[in-house]
Amino acid sequence: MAPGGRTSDLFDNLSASLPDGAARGERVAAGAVLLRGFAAAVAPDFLGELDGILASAPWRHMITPGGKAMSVAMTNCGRAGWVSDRRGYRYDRCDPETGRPWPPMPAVFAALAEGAAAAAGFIGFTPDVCLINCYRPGARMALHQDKDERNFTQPIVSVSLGLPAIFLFGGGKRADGARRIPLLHGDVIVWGGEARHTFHGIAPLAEGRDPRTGDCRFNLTFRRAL
Ligand code: MD3
Ligand code: FE
Repeated sequence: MAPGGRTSDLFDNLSASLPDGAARGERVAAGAVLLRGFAAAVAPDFLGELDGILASAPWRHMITPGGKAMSVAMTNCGRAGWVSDRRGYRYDRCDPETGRPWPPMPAVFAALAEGAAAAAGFIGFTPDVCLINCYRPGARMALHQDKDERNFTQPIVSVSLGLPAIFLFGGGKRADGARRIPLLHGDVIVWGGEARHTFHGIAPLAEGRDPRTGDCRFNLTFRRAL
């Protein structure tokens, strides 16, 4: 027990581990740390890099194993990418649309993900995949778990850009009620430990226009997949 307080007080406010003026860390659940605005300063660099990635790996609506097109458009960068088709979900070193390797992960992406993970206590996180999701109004992601990665001791770092969304944060079972957490431009969440296995999703995106991204919300998730 920490002197003069609950042990969890140490973790409720993580600002001590963040650089001056950076976002404050907020623990939204065991193992999940929300860093409001942590990526706001690098967002213009992210959007510039995204243009380059899309030039060689354009948006596509992947097909679920059940045969339906996902409402979220996706692409990847890094040593591998997450793909879905009739055969199932997996990580693949090549883009199935082009047969070529995914574009490399920009240094500014890797640095942000490593910094966010470190701020949440995951020192030495080195992502090898960045899955990039594009939501337009009406697009959603049903409650699911991320189970296709090889090593669950590694966290997932998510970065939100552009239009706001309602993140649905469920429990360990699909039927557990989901909390609704608004995610705004620049917000970063680090999902590790227990939170790594929780069901989560995104409510249908509301209409809107963002000065930086137009009618889109981008979500980048940094993963250690291989
Ligand atoms: C909690 N993406 O790509 S990011 C996904 O906003 C995905 O596009 C959502 O779920 C999005 O798989 C949510 C936040 C997120 C990502 C991975 C998690 C939360 C997570 C893995 C485990 C627990
Ligand atoms: Fe997910």
